[in-house]
Parts: sequence; C-alpha cells; structure tokens
Amino acid sequence: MKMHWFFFSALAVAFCGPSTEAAIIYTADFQSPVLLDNGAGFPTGWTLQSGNGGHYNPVNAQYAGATGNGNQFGWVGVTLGGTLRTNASTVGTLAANTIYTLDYILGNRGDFGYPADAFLEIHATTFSGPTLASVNIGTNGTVDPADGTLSGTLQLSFNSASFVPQVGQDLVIVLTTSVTGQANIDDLSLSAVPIPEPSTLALAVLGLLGLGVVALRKKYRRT
Ligand SMILES: [Ca+2]
Ligand SMILES: [Ca+2]
Repeated sequence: MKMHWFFFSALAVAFCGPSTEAAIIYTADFQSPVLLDNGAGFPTGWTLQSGNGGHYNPVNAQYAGATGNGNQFGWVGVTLGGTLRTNASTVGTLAANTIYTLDYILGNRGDFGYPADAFLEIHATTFSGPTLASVNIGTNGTVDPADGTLSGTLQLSFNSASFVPQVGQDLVIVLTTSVTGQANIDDLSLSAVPIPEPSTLALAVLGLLGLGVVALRKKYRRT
C-alpha cells in the first residue's frame, strides 16, 4: 500500500508538475500621467532615448472613436524617427529557462502616415544591449493596422534559454523607428512561464512508469 502512495505521488507530479502558470511581470497602458484631449507628454516608467516619442491622448480625427486600454497611447516617430524605452528596473530582470510573451496592440492614427519600418523589441540591460526579441510593426512587417484604427492583441515571444549570459540583467522594452510616420502602441502585458527543469521531467516519467508497474502487478494478480 505504501508503494501505491509513492506511485500516486509521482503521478501527481507528472500531471501537475511545477507551476507553469504564466505570471504577468509588467503591464503598460500609457494612462499616466493623465493628459488633456490632444495633449502629449512622457509616460511614467519610460524614457525618450532619441528623436520624437512619448504618450498622447488622441481626438476623433486621429482614431474615430476607437480606444485601446484607456484613452492614451505610446508613440514614436512622425518625421525624424524616435526611440522610446522603459526605464531600468521597471520591467524586471531576465530569469533562466523562461518563455516570455509580450502582448500589445498597435495604432495607425488617421492624421499621420504609418512608418514602413518600426520595431517593438525586448532588450537586456539597456536599449542598446542585446536584442532578445524583435518584430517589425511597420507596414513592411506582418502587421498593418488600417488608417485610423487599432490592431487586435498581438504577441512577441522569446525563450531565455538562448540568452544565458543575460540572465539577471534588466529587461527593457523598446519602441523605435527611424523613418517617416508614426506608430502608436497600447495595452502592453509581459508574461513569463518557466520551462520545467529536466530533473522534474525525469520525475514525471518515473511517475508514469510507476503507474505502469502498478497496472501490471494488478493484472498478474488477477490472472
Ligand atoms: Ca492606454
Ligand atoms: Ca495613418
């Protein structure tokens, strides 16, 4: 009977395993500080590294009634490009063997052109540190929100197993463009899911083998 309890325990590990729930480690809605209609500023927790960018509160000519997460957006560009990034110690640090997924929505305001190339990126240490993940959110990329509209929720993912030297460094989210046009962004949510350790996987396999042994013993006892 004691052996059976061991097998059931192993089986529980096999099915439940370690916690692989996605933990949300950072969100950004660009609602702070609060802006007047058509007002612009610099969002809390972010730095304008270069060029044009910040956050703003669009009016109807820009987004005919469409809203993201609240009524304010992050932005970069217009004529000379721009780079907006999160501050150090804002997003958290890179954990080992973890899958990170950044949810976001894009906006193409009605009164400005949208850039051909603009990038949403996740870096280590600073905006100029190693690029952990990058997607072209411009019209040359796969996403092209129509003029005056927002995209649905999009995702940018990477696995930190490919970036061992960067483990423990600050994560930095970057929105950047160097061409004409303006890209808007909102409703950022970065989640992290740990990848099970090999030793835990081995224990899970042991649990399944244990179940097989119990089944066989029952079968032979009956015959
Ligand atoms: Ca917002
Ligand atoms: Ca536009």
